[in-house]
Amino acid sequence: MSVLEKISPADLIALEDKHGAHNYHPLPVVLNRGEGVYVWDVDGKKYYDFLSAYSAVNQGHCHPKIVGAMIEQAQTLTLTSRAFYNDKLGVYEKYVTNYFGFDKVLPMNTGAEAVETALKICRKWAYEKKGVAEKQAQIIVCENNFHGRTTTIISFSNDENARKNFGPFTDGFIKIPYDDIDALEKAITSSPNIAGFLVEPIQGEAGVYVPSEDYLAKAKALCATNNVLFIADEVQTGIARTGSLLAVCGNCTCEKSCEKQSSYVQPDILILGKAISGGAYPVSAVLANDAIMNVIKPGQHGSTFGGNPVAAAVAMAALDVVSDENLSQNARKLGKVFREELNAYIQTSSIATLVRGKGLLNAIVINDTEESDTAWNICMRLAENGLLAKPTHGNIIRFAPPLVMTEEQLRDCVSIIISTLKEFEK
Ligand code: IF1
Repeated sequence: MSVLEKISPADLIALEDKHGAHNYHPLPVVLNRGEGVYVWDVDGKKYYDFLSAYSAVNQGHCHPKIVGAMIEQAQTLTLTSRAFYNDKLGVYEKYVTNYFGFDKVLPMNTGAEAVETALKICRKWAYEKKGVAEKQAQIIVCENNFHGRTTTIISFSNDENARKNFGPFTDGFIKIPYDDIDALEKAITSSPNIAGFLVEPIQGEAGVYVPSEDYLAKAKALCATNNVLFIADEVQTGIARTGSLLAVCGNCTCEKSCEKQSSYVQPDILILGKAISGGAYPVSAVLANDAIMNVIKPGQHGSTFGGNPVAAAVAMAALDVVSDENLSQNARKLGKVFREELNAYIQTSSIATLVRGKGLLNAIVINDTEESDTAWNICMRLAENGLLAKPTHGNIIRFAPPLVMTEEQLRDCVSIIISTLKEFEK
């Protein structure tokens, strides 16, 4: 195909439909370029990106520092496997463990892999350190969770669409309501076999549910009292998205070397993904201290690409950008502006009933049923008006722009969102 021959958006969509599995239902927008807070479609239309690839592009599309690090390493050494050492992994491991304050990291590639890794470490710790009887370990999870799409992870999901006809499922999980300390206490004291508590500090996919102020701290305290591991899935909420380096940092907008402010709830196992690479490359990580991580011995877990030199170089550049450009502080500041402006509109709106979120992870609830296509139609209209967003469930639209956005750009986006919502006023 000559470079002059351009495939139309419709034909590009048809190619995906014919040759690709139908495991997504994208908005009919065909993108071919990204830069900072903007993306462009194949017809040259410019959009604000208010999804950030599900909070993977926190540092903005194609950040020059991140892309530069990727290109340099890709031209030097891409993959050695872990059969040998290389000159990037140890440097990255020291960097990332210092950055988040843990003894060790187990590098993986996707968020789901990191969640699976955390579950395996937790179970192994329970048998070999806590003394739980073999194959009896139980891990507590929350209803309406989203931790990925593997068979074990959907085993403890309650999303029928994510589960139907994928069984049989993995045992060993106890589901409790989110943001319910009494339910956690009841479950955690129900058996000596409780190994861990896996939780999203904010439930993203469920619709951006921010728990009570003291929920995470109380949950961690209950875990500590009962010798149960507190496992924080920060794949979506981490890396400055919620106005702190981690959502478990609470109200701290710490720099790279955080002094562990009082609001910081240190997980026993921390799971990271998505924006740890700025969306440039699949990188995920599981961090823990030696007493937990050292249960893993050679040959007991791994991955071909886990911790590869390109991943190491990209992640260090991406995390540098977070601290160098004060993205936590910016997310905190702009998130307040976003919620203030949307709340002011909602007072007189008949189409939007609620805005909720933390930092630049927010959602609005549309005044229609979960089954209605109003939220979808609003997102289609937003796209026509130059802003990309997508509903999470039914009548909830998630808004998560790159954290490099300026206040002027954010206010421009707020006016696009409000003027679009007004078109749907009843
Ligand atoms: C899809 C959702 C968001 C995650 C948390 C682990 C993972 C995710 C808290 C797994 C991934 C992605 C997956 C993607 C859409 C997106 C998503 F809608 F599915 F739930 F962001 F909210 N923990 N979330 O949010 O990480 O394996 O994908 O790298 O599967 O449709 P992954």
